[in-house]
Amino acid sequence: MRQPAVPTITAFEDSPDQGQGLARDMRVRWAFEEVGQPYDVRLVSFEAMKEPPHMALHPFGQIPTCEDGKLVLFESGAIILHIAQRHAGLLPDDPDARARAIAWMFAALNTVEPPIVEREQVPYAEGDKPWYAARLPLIEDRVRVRLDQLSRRLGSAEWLDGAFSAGDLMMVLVLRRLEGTGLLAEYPSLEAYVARAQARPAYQRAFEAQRAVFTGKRPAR
Ligand code: GTB
Repeated sequence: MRQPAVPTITAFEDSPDQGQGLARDMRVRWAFEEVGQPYDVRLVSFEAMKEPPHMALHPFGQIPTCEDGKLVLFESGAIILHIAQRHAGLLPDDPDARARAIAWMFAALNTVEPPIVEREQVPYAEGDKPWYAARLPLIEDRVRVRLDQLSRRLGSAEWLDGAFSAGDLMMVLVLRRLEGTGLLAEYPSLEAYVARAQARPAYQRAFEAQRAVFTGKRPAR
């Protein structure tokens, strides 16, 4: 009997982090692992991302994309929401709790991630400019405002709102982008939150699968 095709995602053929889980296909890999849905990966080069076949899937010529049957999706947030809505395990059944978990996904992407991405990019984009030394601490303070607020809301809870959800998945990978800056270490409860998520078997399978692209070692399943 023919098996139904599994969803196919796109990921970097070559990545600056060499598969340390920072590129955004990690979000999609982790979501598929959490819900137990196998997936295929098509690796794309930076050149191929800007060519018509990939641009037809992603209007901005980026990864990740996800082809699921006839559906083609781009934007990691939309892909995670699609996975979470079609499979059990990433969103609560209760409609109000479900809406709150989705709000955390948006908060990760729209409220917490922007200053973190700016902090990440400013050394490359403005590191040689005369204003850089004054600008960096200002951006770091903007990151701290969000980390303060987030750590206060998390308090001593395990996850942001009840059980682990797609909101936590998104938030944890956004926070991981601070690695190497020392900022997350100022918030031990957030560091512990990230570590808790990284200990999840689904996270580890996703991480190994992304890492294997660069080590050539097939992850054990
Ligand atoms: N909003 C989109 C989404 O969430 O899906 C953003 C997608 C995006 O930024 N994709 C990046 C990309 O395709 C890869 S993830 N860039 C190529 C381009 O724009 O031409 C960003 C990323 C890449 C690598 C690392 N790293 O190596 O540390 C971290 C983050």
